[in-house]
Amino acid sequence: MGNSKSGALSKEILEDLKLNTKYTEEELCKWYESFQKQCPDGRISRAEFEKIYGNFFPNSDPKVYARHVFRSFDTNDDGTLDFREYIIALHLTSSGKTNLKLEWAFSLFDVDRNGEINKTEVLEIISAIFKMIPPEEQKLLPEDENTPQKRTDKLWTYFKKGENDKIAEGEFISGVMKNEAIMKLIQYEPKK
Ligand SMILES: [Ca+2]
Repeated sequence: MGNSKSGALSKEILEDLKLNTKYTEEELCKWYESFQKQCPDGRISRAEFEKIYGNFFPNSDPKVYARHVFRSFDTNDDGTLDFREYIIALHLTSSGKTNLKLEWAFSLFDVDRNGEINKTEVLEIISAIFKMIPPEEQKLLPEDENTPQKRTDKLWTYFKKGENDKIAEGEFISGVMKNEAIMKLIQYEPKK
């Protein structure tokens, strides 16, 4: 790849990302180059992140979802992500390994970061996910999954929870892991 100019991706971060994501060295270097062009100070803002997310979902509205994704990775709340956090975010939200992905998904749903998720939080995130489904695909959804409220109720019933109950992280991960249909409720991948 001959990426020898200064400002290139450090070996350490490159190795770390190769190990922890599905991306190749070539892809990572290419992304780093465009990342640097877009964010010369090495950090990506929430608005820029939302814009990039928008490119992946041209037929729907991923803005609210992108905002939650950003929040879940911006753990120190400084309003920016560095390149490493940014790549991990893209990786986990697209096709990370299930356990890690579900750990992340839990942090996405735990909007107020108190270590458990309640039904209001689930509805908030599922509504954001729902907005990413293009309208023509929404029409084809099963009757019991075709609104954010129905999806939230379905998930809540699956976990056998009452209105004011909460779900802890371990319970969430093992529960979702066991059920493909519930896994599908909490994510959306655009059709290629
Ligand atoms: Ca919470």
